[in-house]
Amino acid sequence: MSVFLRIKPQFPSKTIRQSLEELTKRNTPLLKLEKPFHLFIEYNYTKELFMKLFSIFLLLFSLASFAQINGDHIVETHFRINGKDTNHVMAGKPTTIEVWYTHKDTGEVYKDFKLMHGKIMHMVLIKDDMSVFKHIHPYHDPVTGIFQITLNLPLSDPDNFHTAEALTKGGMYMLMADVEIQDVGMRMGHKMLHAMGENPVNTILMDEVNPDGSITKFFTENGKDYKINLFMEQTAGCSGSLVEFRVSLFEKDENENYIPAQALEDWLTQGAHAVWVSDGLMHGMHHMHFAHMHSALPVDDTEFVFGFHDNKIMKSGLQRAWFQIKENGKVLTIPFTFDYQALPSAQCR
Ligand SMILES: [Cu+2]
Repeated sequence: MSVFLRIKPQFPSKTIRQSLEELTKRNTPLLKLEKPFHLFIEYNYTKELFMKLFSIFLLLFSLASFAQINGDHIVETHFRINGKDTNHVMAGKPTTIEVWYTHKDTGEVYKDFKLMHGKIMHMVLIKDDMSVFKHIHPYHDPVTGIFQITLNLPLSDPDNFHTAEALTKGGMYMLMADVEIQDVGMRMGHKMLHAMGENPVNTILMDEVNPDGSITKFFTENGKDYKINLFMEQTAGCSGSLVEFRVSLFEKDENENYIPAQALEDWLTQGAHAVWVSDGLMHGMHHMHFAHMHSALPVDDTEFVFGFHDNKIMKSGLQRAWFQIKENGKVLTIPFTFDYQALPSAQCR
């Protein structure tokens, strides 16, 4: 059973195309739990089409969410910290995280996982004050079915450059593990960690906004001077809105001019990765204000485009998003802090 999404000949918007691609890539296996269906879209280049595509996008999204909830009914996620069932860790000390999944009724451990963006597990660690973001990839033991990674220890694995100093400050952290279980679907497990240790107060300040609403930041990394622009746009739909982030990365050349970054490359099969959270991320274990987005590499311009369908997922107010872009062989992680006000849904029949 599968879902076919055929769209032709061309899209009015890069975003919609990407959102659909993203959706089919990420969620198609979930949809297998539902009735199979074929979807063919032919169209003329009109605004109506945009709304049509948008509602299809929303439909797929809600089906996928439904399927995910079904998966949640039969799968149990287990975490073990330093070999124990605990939430307590010591900041700065090596901390081993283990994760595994069992069938709720049979207790059987799931051992078959599908690759998702080049890895079978993606793990994100975010401090509750949004001052820390780490994106790492635990290792899977196919014999036991257990995923494992040790934080606060350096690894030579270039996809795990964040483990070395993952948890250095005291405070509350949310750990999120994303997998796709073979024949079951996607599963995101969470674990709250309480790190003992010094916890200096970190006030996250809003980035300065340009007159056109965009945000520009300058930073130096790996000996290179960079400039990055972020532009956010919202389109109201029948349920929630489509939020689009457009990001452009520039580097300083020998004449001190900023030119488009010259050595962009895919990281983990995607042009760029992004995680977006609202302030108060951890208020409630089951309603996290959390979004995970991807973009292809810029094609004929400088823009990475990230799309997210927000239907009461994000919370209005202070936000932070981290964009991860591989440039010149190194992954850059760039945070943006901004205001977001969720749009009321458009009036639809
Ligand atoms: Cu990842």
